[in-house]
Amino acid sequence: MTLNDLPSLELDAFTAIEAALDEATLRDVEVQLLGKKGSVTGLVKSVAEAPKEERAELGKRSNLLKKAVTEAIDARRSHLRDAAIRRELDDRTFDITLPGTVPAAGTLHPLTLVQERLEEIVTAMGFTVLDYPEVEDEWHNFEALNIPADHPARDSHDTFWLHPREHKLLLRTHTSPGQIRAMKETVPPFRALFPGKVFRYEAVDASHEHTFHQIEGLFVDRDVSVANLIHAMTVMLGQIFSATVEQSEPKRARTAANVKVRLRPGYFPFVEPGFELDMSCLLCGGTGCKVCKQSGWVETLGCGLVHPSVLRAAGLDTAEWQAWAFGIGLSRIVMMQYGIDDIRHLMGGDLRFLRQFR
Ligand code: FA5
Repeated sequence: MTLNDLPSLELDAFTAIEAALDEATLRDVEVQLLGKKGSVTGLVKSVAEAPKEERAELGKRSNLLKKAVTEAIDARRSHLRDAAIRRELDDRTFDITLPGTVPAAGTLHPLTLVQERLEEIVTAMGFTVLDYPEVEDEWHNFEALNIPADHPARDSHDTFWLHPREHKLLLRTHTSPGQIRAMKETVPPFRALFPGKVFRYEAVDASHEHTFHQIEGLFVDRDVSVANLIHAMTVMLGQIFSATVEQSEPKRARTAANVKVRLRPGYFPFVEPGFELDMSCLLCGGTGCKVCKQSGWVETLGCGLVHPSVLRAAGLDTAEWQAWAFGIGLSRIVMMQYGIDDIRHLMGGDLRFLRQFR
């Protein structure tokens, strides 16, 4: 090709591009111009064989033409795409009277609802809500709480250990390690509450889960007493149940008046004296069912005066400071409140179950 051929080639190329009325035709034009055997490609290749005196000029102009053709094809393609979208929108008929899609609204989990209510009640009593890790070390979970390696109390805390075992890390078996952490990091006197998930490698049934929720409370002061502890427990449980009377169906069972509690001595190595508090089973009204194991009572919380060796492990001077603590089985409180007859529903993730708690 020579310089003389350029104007007609240029004219043909731009005419063909403008004449393409859809993307498929434009693709064919692109091949005819810029493909391996395309006319513009041929022009660029022919530069090497052009007469010497024309070569530089032909090289420059053929490269400029190639660039201009490429840009014209891109511009035409985006024009055709826009036009196609516009045409589709114009053709489509919208019925603006049709109802829209209602977005699915999430709901708070019943555990969250009760936890928030409990936090509200105890913060009004001067407690601060704290958060501690679910992965704990052996010292905080056991040793600092007076439960050495050979202690029989470890049997009731079947533990999920993390690998490698030498690191002595575990999934906390209760919220009580928070007692040590709170006492180490807070200047007494103080009142703290730490809710959270706990884990035990144990057989699952209607009232036992391997992953469940507890709420731990700790009260550190100069002069604390069992009477004070029992009073706080009674007020807390009374308020939590009176608060949900309106929400629970059937209302019959879950009223504050129907909640009976019984306190009995309980053994926990980290408190002395220790107590366990049971609640009358609101699912069966005390007559016996699978949740209360036919006893009419549900084990609800453990509590007591914090053992002096635990206070010492956390660095407190036992001549000056005393404390009481409680650990509530939040999952069981939720079951009693909403009449849930199997603990496995709570962490099962079934939306049909969860949507009931709007
Ligand atoms: C403890 O976990 C103690 N840390 C509680 C405590 C704190 C005592 C502070 C004294 C002072 P226990 O293992 O009993 O104790 O558990 C406390 C509550 O958690 C029980 O009363 C029960 O309501 C609940 N619970 C225990 N095991 C399970 C389980 N597998 N599934 C569901 N709830 C459980």
